[in-house]
Amino acid sequence: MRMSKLALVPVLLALPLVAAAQWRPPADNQRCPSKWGAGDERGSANHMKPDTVLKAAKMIRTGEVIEIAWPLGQGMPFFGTRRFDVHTKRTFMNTGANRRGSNEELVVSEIGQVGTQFDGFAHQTIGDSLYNCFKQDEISSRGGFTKLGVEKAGMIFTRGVLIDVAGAKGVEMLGDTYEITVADLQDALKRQNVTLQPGDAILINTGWSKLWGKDNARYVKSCPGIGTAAAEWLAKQDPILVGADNWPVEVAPNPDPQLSLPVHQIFLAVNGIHILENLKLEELAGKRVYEFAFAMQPLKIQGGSGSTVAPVAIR
Ligand code: UVW
Repeated sequence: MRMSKLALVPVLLALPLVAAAQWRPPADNQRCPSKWGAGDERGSANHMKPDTVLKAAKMIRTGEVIEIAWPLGQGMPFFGTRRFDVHTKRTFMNTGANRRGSNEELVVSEIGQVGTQFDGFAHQTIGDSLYNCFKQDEISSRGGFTKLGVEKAGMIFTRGVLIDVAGAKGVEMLGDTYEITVADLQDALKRQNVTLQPGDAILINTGWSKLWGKDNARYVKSCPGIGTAAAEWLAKQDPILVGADNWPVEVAPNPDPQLSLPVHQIFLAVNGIHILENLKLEELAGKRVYEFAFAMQPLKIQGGSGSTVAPVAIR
């Protein structure tokens, strides 16, 4: 039977989707030791060198600081049973003629994994194996992980690049389960006239943050984001981190019903690349700031799986 060229189009279009849907985690011997060396615990954070700082400083021309983190509060969307409760301890009146009163608070929270958050390598496994094939049982303790703790990541000050996929597509927000493809990333970069460089902090704007604090149920139910093919392409660009204005950076649920958040594994466990979730990118995208100096210091939670953070873009 002869098929017209037109009839082949849907078949050809479907091919990359089939390939992307077949991602499965590589075996330990295919991904370890990490390119940063056996026993390495810092992964992509090894990009931080004096030269990285000097290069990033050159991106600063006006001194404008744009905050890209959400305030931590009870109105945030939460993934699963995570929480952030503030119990104000007020007011202790000190002795002394100056009547000095003291206020403070007790915060009950999963502080490493709420709000705008940086994922460390202890956060995700492939079976019982983590980044650089550290084994879960060998590094777990009741007081945090003895290896791969988020305190190892350190200060990040590097060139930041915003990839505005929603903007490139001319929409305020991508669809609820839209999978960002390699072509989407490349099209947006071309439109912005920006080229990625090793060591970049790559931030992806999906527009999803418009729901933050307004429709939290929809925000966490699903989200647009990168799929496995786009994640593997990004990993090849050798970034220091990949972030987005959604809760898992990646599309959720994954279009392959057999997979649970595979991009977490691709970045954290397979490639040793940190991820940054729940960013607030509206201002950056609105002002078309595509290149900037990116600054962030994760909390030094010893043995922690991640850290709530407050990164900024400076231009
Ligand atoms: C998961 O563990 C899925 O959470 P997060 O998206 O916050 O990394």
